[in-house]
Amino acid sequence: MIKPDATGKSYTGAIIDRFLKAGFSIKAMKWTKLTKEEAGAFYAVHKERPFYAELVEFMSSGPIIAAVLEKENAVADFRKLIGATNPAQAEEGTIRKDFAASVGENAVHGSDSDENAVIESNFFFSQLERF
Ligand code: FUP
Repeated sequence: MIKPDATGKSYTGAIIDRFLKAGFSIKAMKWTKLTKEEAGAFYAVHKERPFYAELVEFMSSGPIIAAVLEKENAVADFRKLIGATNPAQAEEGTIRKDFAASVGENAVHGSDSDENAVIESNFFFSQLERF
């Protein structure tokens, strides 16, 4: 996902360009906006965390880009490309280092396992929307 902070600052094109230049291919993509309920469901794993309410508020505050990206070793390589959750700790040249403002508003989301990538892809896309 490209998060509302990044879509709001018009970083969308630059961030998608990073995905493509890093060798990811786009299998599905959409511009959409999550309701609070949808954002809450997407991040349900964090329900008990102190930042959950703020996270849900932020993730439903503006449009996002949802995408399914394909590559060998995609989960690990994507997390390397986006950098640490907190941009202050992200390595030079990573997307979060260059486009994220804070740990909460950190520009992009990446699945943390192949299993969650399947769950999260199914959250946004039907089979008819994947090419
Ligand atoms: P990541 O996998 O890098 O997206 O990070 P996490 O799954 O740990 O966290 C998901 C989201 O929760 C982050 F993108 C932003 C938010 N978060 C906070 O707002 N504060 C924190 O201390 C940790 C996470």
